[in-house]
Amino acid sequence: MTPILHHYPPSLFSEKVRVLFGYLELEWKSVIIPPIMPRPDLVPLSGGYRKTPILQVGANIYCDTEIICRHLAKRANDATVYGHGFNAERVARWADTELFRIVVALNFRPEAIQAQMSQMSAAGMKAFQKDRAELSAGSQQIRLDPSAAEAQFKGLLQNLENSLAAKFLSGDIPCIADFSLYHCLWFVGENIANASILECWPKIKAYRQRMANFGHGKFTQISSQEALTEGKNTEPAVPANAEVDQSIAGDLRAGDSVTIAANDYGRNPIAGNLVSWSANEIVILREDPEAGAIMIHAPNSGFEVAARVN
Ligand SMILES: N[C@@H](CCC(=O)N[C@@H](CS)C(=O)NCC(=O)O)C(=O)O
Repeated sequence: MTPILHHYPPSLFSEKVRVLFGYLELEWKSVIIPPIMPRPDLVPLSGGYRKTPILQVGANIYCDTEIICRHLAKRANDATVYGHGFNAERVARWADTELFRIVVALNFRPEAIQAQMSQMSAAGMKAFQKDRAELSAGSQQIRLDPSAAEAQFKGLLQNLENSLAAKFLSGDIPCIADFSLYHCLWFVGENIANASILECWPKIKAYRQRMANFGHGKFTQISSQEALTEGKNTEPAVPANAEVDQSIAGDLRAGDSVTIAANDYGRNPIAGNLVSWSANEIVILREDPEAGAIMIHAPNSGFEVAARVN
């Protein structure tokens, strides 16, 4: 079954996955979703998870690029993207969290927003800001001051330029840390008010080009309705290695009624029954009135599981 990516063009986490599709030479289907809620055809599949992107494989839904990328590497029988083990995975996580905060602070300062969204109407802008305020509601993250972000980002670029000794971070083959670093650099490079910050670093420039050269692979565009129909008409596949690791899950058992939620921002809970919970992955099964049986996969890192009181 061909994987379907629900995404929108300027989404940086989506770019991480699009480039991975290109690198792994996997075919995929693309559904362009609105950059803000509501997403009526996606919610029956996602169970309320509201971040972008989301990967769909029939009635199996992967939330968060950490689990999406793991799934794609496995699907492509690739042993290299995750071949550098713990260190590369921690650098990827650092880029997806701390570096992400820095580049968002840069691209969301007033002059950068204006450059990026000059086509947007005043009403569109207001709706976007309201949506993103809802996204960060309840978040513990402290907003980063844009000038501090710029100083930190420039320091980081200096260090990166000085340490890039091979084609990619860990040698001549890219690993997961490259895809996470790259999407953050891509995001800054796409903003005309900020792109110049990246210009004076020749090694970083060549590195960005090498990553961009992977392209987005071969994909076809489909509608959100078609994707929903595919979810409805397919039975979810139970992961081959499904197990609830009691050393991680504590008192929770397979079949227990739970909610899972991202624990940073976009914390909308997804309700279902626990199928699997291991070091890297949480899987729950939910019954949706519109989409039927849907299996949700999320990473263990950055998500919380709570027993549901019925
Ligand atoms: N940890 C998440 C972060 C995803 C994320 O923050 N995506 C942004 C877009 S790049 C988002 O969800 N924005 C709000 C939205 O699209 O509704 C992941 O790795 O997938």
